[in-house]
Amino acid sequence: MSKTLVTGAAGMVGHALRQLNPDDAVFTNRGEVDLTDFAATRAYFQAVKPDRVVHLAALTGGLGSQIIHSGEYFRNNILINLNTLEAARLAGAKKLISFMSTCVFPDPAEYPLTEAQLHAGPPHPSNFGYAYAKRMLDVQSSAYRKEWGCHFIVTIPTNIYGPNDDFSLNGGHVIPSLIHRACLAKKNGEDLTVWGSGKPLREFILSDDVARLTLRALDEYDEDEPIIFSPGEEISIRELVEIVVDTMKFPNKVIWDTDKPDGQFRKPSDNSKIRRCFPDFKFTPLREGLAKTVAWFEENYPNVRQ
Ligand code: GFB
Repeated sequence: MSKTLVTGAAGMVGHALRQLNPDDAVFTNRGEVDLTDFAATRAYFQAVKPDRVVHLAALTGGLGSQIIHSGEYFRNNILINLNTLEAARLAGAKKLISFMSTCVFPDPAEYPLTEAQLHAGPPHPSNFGYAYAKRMLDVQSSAYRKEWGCHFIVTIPTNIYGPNDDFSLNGGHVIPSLIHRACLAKKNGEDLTVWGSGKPLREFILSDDVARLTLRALDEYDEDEPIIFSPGEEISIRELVEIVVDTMKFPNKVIWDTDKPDGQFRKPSDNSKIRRCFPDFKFTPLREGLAKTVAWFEENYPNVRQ
């Protein structure tokens, strides 16, 4: 039986992976090993000796936080990735899967985004520190494959949401922040303030779907080029807000705060590789995924990450 180590397991995809009960899996998080510290990371990997690694650990955050802390996002993610991939190689891991995000693509780019365009221009200025650090996952994996024959693969999920997300009111991503703010506004009889114009378009993928695809890719995908994880359906932030409000039965008004940033206008991705590699895979419809996320939040509030 092969042993799989999951880094960043306390996050939303880590929780979703746990539910799938992978054989002989070891789940770790930052309380156990500091992946920005190479000596500690190396010692940890030598002790666990994983055959396979799901590398989820990262410093992540929504648009608001990315704009303010570009240096922190760059430094932490570079160190985490550099150390983790090197420690995995030294410990003899046979396969490793790591995660970027569609926000690391060039802006502007040709739409839909394809894996081949990853390094074709600078990323959007709102998250360039994070984006450049994440792009290096692809460079490092590719260089290791070339020199040492490492089977290190890279995925590019579109915006992920789901239970166990970070529900911070301001630093989080749009779906968890909105759910949390709508819950408070409902309780206090207030209107719901939403950032930006509502015009930007996004694609969303449920954390459960990312977890299922991760295990499939670990078993079945082994190409140098990254693979995009996306249902391939865009929705405007305005339509998204309507579904959230409807799901939560939010009774008051929605106010659009156009002083807040819109971020990238759109980043539609080409999911033809996933459809070719896993033709039987069924994505969870957004309404269903949002209903599950809202139900989880309402059941667990206030004991949620924020
Ligand atoms: O989720 P979000 O920060 O992701 O924002 P990005 C998506 C859109 O939702 C933007 C709007 O157009 C925001 O203006 N929005 C509306 C809100 N209300 C809110 C709110 O309360 N909070 C937030 N955060 N947005 C991030 C990147 O960009 O996507 C990261 O900055 C990361 O690097 C992540 O990759 C997946 O798609 O704009």
